Amino acid sequence: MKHIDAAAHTRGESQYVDDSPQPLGLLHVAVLGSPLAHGKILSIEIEDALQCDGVITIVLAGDIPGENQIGAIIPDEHLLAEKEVFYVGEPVAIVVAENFAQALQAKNKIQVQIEELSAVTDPRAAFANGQIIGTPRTFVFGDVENAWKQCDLIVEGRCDMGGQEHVYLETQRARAVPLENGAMRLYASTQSPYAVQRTVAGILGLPHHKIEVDVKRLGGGFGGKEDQATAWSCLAALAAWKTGKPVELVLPRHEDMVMTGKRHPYSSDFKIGLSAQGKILAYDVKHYQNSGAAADLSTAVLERTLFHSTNAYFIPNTRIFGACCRTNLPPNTAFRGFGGPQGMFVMESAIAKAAEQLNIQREEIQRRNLLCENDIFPYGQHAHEARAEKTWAEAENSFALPGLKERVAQFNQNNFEKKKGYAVMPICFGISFTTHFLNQAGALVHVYTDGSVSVSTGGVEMGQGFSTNITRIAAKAFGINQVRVKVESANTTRVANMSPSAASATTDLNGNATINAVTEIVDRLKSLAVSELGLGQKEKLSLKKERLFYAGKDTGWDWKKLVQTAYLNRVDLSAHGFYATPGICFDKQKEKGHPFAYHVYGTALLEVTVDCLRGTYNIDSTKIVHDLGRPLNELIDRGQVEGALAQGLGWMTLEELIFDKRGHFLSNSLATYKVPDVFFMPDDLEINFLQTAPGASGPYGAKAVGEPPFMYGIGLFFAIRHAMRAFNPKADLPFNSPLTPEKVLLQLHPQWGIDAENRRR
Ligand code: MTE
Ligand code: QUE
Ligand code: MOS
Repeated sequence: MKHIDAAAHTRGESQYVDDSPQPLGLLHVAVLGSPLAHGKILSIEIEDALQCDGVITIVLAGDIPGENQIGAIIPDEHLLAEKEVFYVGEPVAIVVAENFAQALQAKNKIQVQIEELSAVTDPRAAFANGQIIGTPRTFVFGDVENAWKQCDLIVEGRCDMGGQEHVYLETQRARAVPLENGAMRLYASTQSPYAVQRTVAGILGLPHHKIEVDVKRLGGGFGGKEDQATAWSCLAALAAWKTGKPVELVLPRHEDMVMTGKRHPYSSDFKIGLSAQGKILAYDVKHYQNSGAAADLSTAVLERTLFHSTNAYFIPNTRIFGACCRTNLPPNTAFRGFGGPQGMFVMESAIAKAAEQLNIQREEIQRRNLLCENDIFPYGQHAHEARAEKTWAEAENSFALPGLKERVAQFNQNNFEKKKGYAVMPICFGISFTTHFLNQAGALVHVYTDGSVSVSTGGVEMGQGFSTNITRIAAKAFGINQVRVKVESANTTRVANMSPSAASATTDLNGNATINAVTEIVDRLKSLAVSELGLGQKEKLSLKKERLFYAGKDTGWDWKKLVQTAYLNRVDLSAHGFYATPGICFDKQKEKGHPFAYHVYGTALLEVTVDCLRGTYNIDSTKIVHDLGRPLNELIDRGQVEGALAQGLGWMTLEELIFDKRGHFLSNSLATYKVPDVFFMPDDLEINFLQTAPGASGPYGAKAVGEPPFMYGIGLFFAIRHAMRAFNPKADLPFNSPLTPEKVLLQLHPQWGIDAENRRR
């Protein structure tokens, strides 16, 4: 089954927030952002701007009728700045005008006077100043201090990882429409319809039920619309409330890039101890997360960094520390992997450094330390149905790792300026929100008298194929053809209190809720059928391919007959289903528990050729063995693996966020921020799904797919590093990502470099 939107997307017919017909009198908004990273607001002059053509009003913090607060986990973030600004681009005022050009023109006439205060952009500096969000966390397992004594080799090092801009195709946007009696409907591009409902209600000082949020689909979210979509809906709602008119807010790309938070950059210290045989005995790591100016989801992201700090390895003694460090950058936020990639990159770096000192191949250490069945994660959960070794072995065998090693060695012997490198990259990612209460979902299913079905859930289609998955799940659960099923928009009046569509768990949670709703309706239909057909046992009835069977024999009734008979007999053809992931728990005092329903495993082999005189590189191949349980739809899942891989490769290499010391974002357009394109992707890409994996708790035994394959991209850093070592074994190669071609060149030929500070104008 193809992605149900494939045809309409291709024709450009799919509707996004601003594609539906504009209501009469729709007003448009331009947002004025802070020009400084930190400062006291002395005055805001709006008189000149108000005189401009087409301007209806200008909204400032003082206009907010409710609470000027949008922080989801920690209330530390204003919708509009009050007395102080904390990052460049922080919204200070919005101009509402008849069209966008007029709003933009007037925005430039607003005079803001700000007294500049000192800005911090470095997480370690913020930590030293005590600028910490929440409380630092430490996971302890075994006894690290005593373990060092048993180690034959101990190495220490440091990692610095860059952030990542989401580059969703559809920038942030929302449309707010005032309704009767002070209510408001929002069409929003958000992964969290309920967060928008809740926060708009708080801003306007209204009960939740006065705010309706509808989300048809997103032109990509990738975590960037989990928490960071909320503000733009709030601003549109505020403007609509003040003017009484429908209002649309669409961020231009440049503003979107400057004003919104991104993946968290991290700076980390590691210490790793091994036996002479390459067994890792101890690992001590400290993560300094660059959280930006407000908490946003940073504490939850940090938690996942801690959970994934040992990746797919068992290490008997670990100490894992992390702190959210408050800086004067836009508040950083969720991005595919949600802190996991940062934790894993440090682990892989530690292994690389140890391998270089032991003078063995990196994959020897990796392979010897893979998680086995029943091994314990540092947070106390036991590995169950562990697939680390299995996917490794499959990748090694089906993709001929020995042959690859041989080919690379041969190539490097015969070539001077070009060198090849390879890397093996195992992954292990926990599925479930680590915030316990978010692991719940609801679904509302209607069957109409013609036999067609409407499914509403709290899940959001962001391109990942959620609606396709739900269509398939509902059809399968009923035993009917999928053309009968329509998946509706996510709407807060049909499904209440939904969790964000995130953590790769949207299909798991909402799919199971859908199955529960469908099961209830099917149960009612069966009760009716046994009595109408004069049969004995309800349990012997089943619906397959739209036919009703009793003990395997066709009853002569089909789906339509069943539904019509039920209607005439006044049987309820609608049901609400609910699902809460069973068996998960976590004790934050002890930092132990069973936070994940299950883990996703996989192994990738990557091969790269580096031009060591130019610093450029080409990804020759990427071969992946990925564990999906029993996949719901291999086509959709393959798309997810490819997309996640592309983003992971980009994070590690091309995508460089450059901020100057005063907190101005320099790589602030798609001309200066480079994302991977189709030519950057591996020349040869193969993805095999592990065929023998037993089912997981996802619908029909499927495993979540959205985020885990992102982390295969980490292998590219080490493949390039391998090639660089082959060219210059003595080069000083820091664990500093992204490893852009520019950095490859300057690390191989430091004498060609200019003072890096000079580049920061
Ligand atoms: N795929 C597409 N096409 N667009 C997206 O925005 N978001 C990713 C992933 N795949 C995303 C995507 C992220 S960050 C997550 S958490 C999951 O999809 C969310 O959807 P799921 O829970 O249905 O996997
Ligand atoms: C993975 C996630 C999320 C998460 C935890 C994960 C996520 C998310 C939250 C979260 C936590 C607390 C809140 C809230 C959201 O936690 O996406 O609003 O109050 O939003 O392990 O992806
Ligand atoms: Mo994904 S980062 O959980 O939206």
